[in-house]
Amino acid sequence: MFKTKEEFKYEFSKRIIEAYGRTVEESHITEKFMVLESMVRDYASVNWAMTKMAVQQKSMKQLHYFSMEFLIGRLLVNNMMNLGIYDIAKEGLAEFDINIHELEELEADAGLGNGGLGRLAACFIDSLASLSYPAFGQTIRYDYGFFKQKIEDGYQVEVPDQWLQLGYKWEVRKPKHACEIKFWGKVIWNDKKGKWEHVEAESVRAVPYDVPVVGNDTLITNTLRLWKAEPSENIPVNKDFQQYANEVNMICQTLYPDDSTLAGKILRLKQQYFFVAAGLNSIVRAHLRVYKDLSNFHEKNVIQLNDTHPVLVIPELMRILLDEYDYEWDDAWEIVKHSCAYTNHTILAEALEKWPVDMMRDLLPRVYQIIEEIDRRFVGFVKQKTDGNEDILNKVRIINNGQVHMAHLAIAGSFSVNGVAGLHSEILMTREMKEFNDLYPGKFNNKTNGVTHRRWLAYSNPELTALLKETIGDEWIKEPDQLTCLNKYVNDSIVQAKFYNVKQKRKQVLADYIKEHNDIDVDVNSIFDIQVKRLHAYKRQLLNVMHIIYLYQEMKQNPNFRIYPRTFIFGAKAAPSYYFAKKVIKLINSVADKVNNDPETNQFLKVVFLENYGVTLAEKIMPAADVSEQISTAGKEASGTGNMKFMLNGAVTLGTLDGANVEIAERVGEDNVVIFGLRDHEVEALKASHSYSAWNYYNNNPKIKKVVDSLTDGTFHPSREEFKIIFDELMSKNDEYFLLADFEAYRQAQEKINDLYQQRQKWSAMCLKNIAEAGYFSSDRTIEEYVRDIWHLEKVKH
Ligand code: 4GP
Repeated sequence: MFKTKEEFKYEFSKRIIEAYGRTVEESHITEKFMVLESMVRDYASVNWAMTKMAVQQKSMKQLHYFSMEFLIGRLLVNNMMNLGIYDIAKEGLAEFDINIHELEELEADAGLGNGGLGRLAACFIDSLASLSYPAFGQTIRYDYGFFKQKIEDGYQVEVPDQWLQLGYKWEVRKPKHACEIKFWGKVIWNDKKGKWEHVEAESVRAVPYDVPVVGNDTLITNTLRLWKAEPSENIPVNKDFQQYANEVNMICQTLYPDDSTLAGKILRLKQQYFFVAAGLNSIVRAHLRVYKDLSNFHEKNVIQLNDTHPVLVIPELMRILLDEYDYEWDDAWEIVKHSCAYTNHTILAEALEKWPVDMMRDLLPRVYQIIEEIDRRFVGFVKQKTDGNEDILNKVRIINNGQVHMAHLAIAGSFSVNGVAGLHSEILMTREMKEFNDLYPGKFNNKTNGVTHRRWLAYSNPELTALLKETIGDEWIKEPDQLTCLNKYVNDSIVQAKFYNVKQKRKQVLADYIKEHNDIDVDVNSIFDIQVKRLHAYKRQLLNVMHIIYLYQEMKQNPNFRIYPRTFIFGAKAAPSYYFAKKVIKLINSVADKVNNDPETNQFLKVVFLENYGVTLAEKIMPAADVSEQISTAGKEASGTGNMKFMLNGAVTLGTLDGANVEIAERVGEDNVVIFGLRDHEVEALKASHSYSAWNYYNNNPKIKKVVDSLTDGTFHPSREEFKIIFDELMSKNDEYFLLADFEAYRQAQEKINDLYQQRQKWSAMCLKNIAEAGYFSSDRTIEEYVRDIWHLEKVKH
């Protein structure tokens, strides 16, 4: 392996010649990129192999993180930095006249996820490797990512995300670890063997592709395993090959296929079982290479279920133990229960998965049969615990009203259930899952989310990183808590001024991007006020737009009303079938069109919608923010992690007391955040009393009335029908997310931001305080808590 710039150059040119038969100078930029990628992967392979050996030799317990999503973003520079070879490579390439950043730009974000839960999984595997814990990620190798968002005439248009176009050099296909997964067919009792058998099933081959997960400044490299479905050699007898092959190829085609049809639902369930069964198969086989049986499986393996998508791990592991290794039910159940832990990421009813019994019975007959038995025994347990209380039983049953409740199965079959921020976990325990918490005292716990400060600060904000190193040294990279050393400098005017300069620089980078992509000129001296996250009614992007409309109307009407210049920036994908969310995107763009082109106001107010928000774009956005909009209806956002990334980059949170905002506010103190709006208990009380009336707010607050009326009076669109659905959500459907109730408080909070920002020293002090307290929100802290309370892993040494 290369150790010097010269060795790097030698190896690089040798590989280009070997792969493409030409010199570095003659090669195409994509060829240079692919060679560099494979060099870095091979470099990582040494640690990769050593890690596997060390874990095996010491028979260490391993974590298996099962998740439908791993939003890992680009790996090239991140991996080079983690391996400590970035500077050598950068300088070596420069001597070939190659700018490493141009190569970096060629890497597509891996299309392996969509939102918060997927990005969290990516932060977790980074922290696990960097803290030297042995861990595997298990997921699906999607041919296409979620979708690539284009904005056409203000509307979201979805185009396929062809992230594999240039190949994916990080992955290594491992056909020797392939296995067969069975769908359909039926279950029969085999009297001779004395057990159930799944017959006439359709087989699908699952082939793993392994991606190295490179730790920072450690010799540990873990694995992210992506499963791909391929036709099996055992072709079903009742189908022609083409039809069968098409069906198999569909399994890994896209993330979250549209589930509004039965076929879409079946496909989703198929995906879930596919990767769960394949992942478990490989874990069990690896275990049996070392141990004679599975009795100590739970001592050597812990499986974290990232939300309900992988919950079929529970019945599938039961199936393996019962059918393949002849365990008795009770023994098998003990092993399963002690192996699995479940993380809940949302209380939104539509996200708590339920599958129709008929569908599951057809697709996964043996697994369903096992779930029935789990349910039967669970019912017995609940009855005994509650003296036969039917109400409680109804709330907690796993199979109820013809549906399998995956969250219920997850709780029954695991030893730990956690929420992802203090408030969220409390809501689970005292409200949403109260009955379960009573049934299983001690099983529920909280693990407040975190983000990797390596990617979200050290890598994506080199300017701020340099300032921090100069001010407090670089210990915080290893120990993010050390960021608190910055507390000493919060009121230091020199550090404040330097911070301000860093922020301006990063705002310029984003401004250039906006100019290039949106052709909008934005003023870097304006306040960059940013809301980036999935588009959802509960996240209330609409409240933000309503406030922008209010500012615009007020400035138009009153020449004395002027604000400190503000640039409102949005980035958000809406689920393709989520009509309301797509209309909000259109509204943002329509408002942007109007206000950006109004010469009377556009030196004060600009609105920008950034297309195709994702990890790589976020790396540009986070460092440039002054204000972090975290304005969900209290009680709805489980945690949020964008809030942490903004904070880490010195933005001030403007938020409700929801999710991790609560903990952010606690840490930085009320002077260093701007909090507004209804609290969770107030929202609950309003709901319970049935007294909330959107019309009251509309009729009593002329500002609100004017804003709401503008949705349908032709101000932002010639057709009055265009935003009618938004009007209806607010008024006819009585504003489920309490936007009107919070509008006035939000408006005042925004006024406060307007004033605070103009006190430059005070504002900089607030930003520095946020950075100083952000160490707690490193995923390293979160991972140490999971290790201490749930996983009980040892660090790998080799
Ligand atoms: C998200 C939650 O909405 C977000 O609050 C949280 O920070 C994140 O998980 C990680 O825990 N949920 C999802 C989802 O992404 O698909 O339910």
